[in-house]
Amino acid sequence: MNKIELIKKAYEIAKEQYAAIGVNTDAAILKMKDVNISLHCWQTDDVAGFETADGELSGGIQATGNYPGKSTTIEQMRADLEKVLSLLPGKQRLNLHAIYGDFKGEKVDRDEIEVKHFQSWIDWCNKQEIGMDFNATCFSHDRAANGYTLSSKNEKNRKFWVEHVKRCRAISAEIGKQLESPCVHNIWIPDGSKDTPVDRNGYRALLKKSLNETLETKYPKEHMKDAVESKLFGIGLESMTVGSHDFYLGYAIKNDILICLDNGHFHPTEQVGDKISSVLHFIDEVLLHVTRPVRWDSDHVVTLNEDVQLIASEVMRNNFLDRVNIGLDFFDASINRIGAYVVGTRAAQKAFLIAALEPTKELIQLEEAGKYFERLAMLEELKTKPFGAVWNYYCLQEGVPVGEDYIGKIQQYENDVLNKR
Ligand code: RNT
Ligand code: ZN
Repeated sequence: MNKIELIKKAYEIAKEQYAAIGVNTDAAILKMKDVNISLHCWQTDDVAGFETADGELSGGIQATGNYPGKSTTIEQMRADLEKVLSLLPGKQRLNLHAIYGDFKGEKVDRDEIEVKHFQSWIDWCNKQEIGMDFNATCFSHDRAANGYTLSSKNEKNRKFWVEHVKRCRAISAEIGKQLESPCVHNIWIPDGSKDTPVDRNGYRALLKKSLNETLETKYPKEHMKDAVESKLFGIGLESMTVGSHDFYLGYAIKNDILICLDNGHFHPTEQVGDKISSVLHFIDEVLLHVTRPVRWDSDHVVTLNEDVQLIASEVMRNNFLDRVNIGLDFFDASINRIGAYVVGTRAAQKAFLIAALEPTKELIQLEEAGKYFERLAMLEELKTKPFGAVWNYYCLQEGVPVGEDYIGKIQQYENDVLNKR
């Protein structure tokens, strides 16, 4: 039997096994059409960006490793992204940071950026037929060097960052308008303190004031949506983060904007998957930054683990796909970056497909009848159902490498392209 016949045969058997527990595999695959993951461009270059000044990555985040082949130009980054897109089933989006503008060698400071610096990205997304999301870059800059941006007590610096974010929102609205798909603009700032601060409240009052100023201009929701991303701590910023979860959740609810939940930004035993059905009672939409913290917010490559599975399951169980914007956030420079990208994105996609293959109604019936042994048993049995056969068939249908076949493609790209950089 050839490879394709084998994939089809395995799928037919899997289909019957899932049908026996009330799951329609064809319907599950169809649901994947709505799982559109926003690809964080910064995995291809360790969050370096294309500004003329070659600054250090700052703000309490770190890309570790020096594996060869990182993208250093816009052309290289696009080639890498096209490679990644070609190895993923389904339709994704692009998630760009403001430091990745097409500056053409010109020095353009953060408070000077305009749509024209991102037009070639919009055109690129148009060509790829994908949507685009955007982020203000409030780190890796002289004016962020003392650890504060939007909450800075230095009025000049604070104003500078307010101007930057305002411009990023205007750019986002234009992106969404041109691509006819709302652009999610995410605000994450590193602001915080290594040692115990005294005026926590003062910084938070300044952050609130700055956010209010940056959000003054309203844009149609069809063009852009605002999100704020909280954090527990950063490297060298261990004692306080101004934009804590409590702060931003309150701000998001009060101002009718999105909250961004990065699963590396909480205490290690807290589950972002558990937060989704809480916050969505009070806000319209969330943005996810799916990542893998190992002991801390280390931004390891996403793998198919229980944390990610709970996130995906909660989204699929409740039909939240139209209220949950899925983004990734990891930057591993210690292995082939394109390999890291594809492994991580596929892992997130797998979690969503597994979630789509859950007999949720039946499980809820057991739960409501108090049949907790039966519920536990079914949840355990589901783990060894032939998910791989469904995933492979999905990849085959989508015309992308099946199973481990993408490994060879990435090795080839490494030889032909990455090693020549
Ligand atoms: C930092 C945040 C933030 C960044 C990116 C580069 O801890 O997670 O989302 O990783 O904006
Ligand atoms: Zn994040």
